[in-house]
Amino acid sequence: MKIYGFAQSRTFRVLWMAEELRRATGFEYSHDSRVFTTNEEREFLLSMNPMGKVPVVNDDGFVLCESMAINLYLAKKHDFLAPRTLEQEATTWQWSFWVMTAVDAQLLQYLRFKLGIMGVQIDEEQAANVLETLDRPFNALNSVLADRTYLLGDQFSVADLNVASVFMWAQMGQVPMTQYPHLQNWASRCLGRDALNFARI
Ligand SMILES: N[C@@H](CCC(=O)N[C@@H](CS)C(=O)NCC(=O)O)C(=O)O
Repeated sequence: MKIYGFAQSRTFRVLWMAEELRRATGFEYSHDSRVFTTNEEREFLLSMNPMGKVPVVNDDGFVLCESMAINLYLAKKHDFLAPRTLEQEATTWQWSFWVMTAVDAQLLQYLRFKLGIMGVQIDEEQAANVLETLDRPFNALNSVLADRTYLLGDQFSVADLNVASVFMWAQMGQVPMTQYPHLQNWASRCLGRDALNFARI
């Protein structure tokens, strides 16, 4: 499988999953880390993803985009970090959709203001305002994690990988997490995994 997208983008979510899979099963993947800036490169990217965004993967001719969908596909295809029951699978979808709608764009917006990236000036007040809107989803996840080690129970799964891969931005932006202790502990467990640290580089 070939993974397109620079590692500092949302592509790292897929690189993390692919690296977990490689370590566990010998799965082979390659990484095209181009930024797709020339007209020719943009056209190539658009031919795979009409949104012109990364990550995109080409798995033996099957082209797929959207970081969460790619990881869910890989989990199911290789029966790896995969949910064991229909209910667990539905719960995995639930958390993957949840993190993309309730947290992904909001956390990125926070990072823009906090770190002054992507053409935005550092603005601590705006960063704090965005953070306030994240209190509700952070509390929600914190309460769910109060009685379990991982989202589906005792085992790390693609549900954790998908959600934690978005929470990596909270770690990068040094979001204070002490008021969400269960979330903080879970995030440390997930984000401390060796495969992620390899994929990050
Ligand atoms: N929902 C998509 C978002 C993909 C996305 O926004 N990718 C960014 C990089 S992190 C991108 O390619 N931006 C280039 C552009 O918007 O032209 C996913 O999770 O894969």
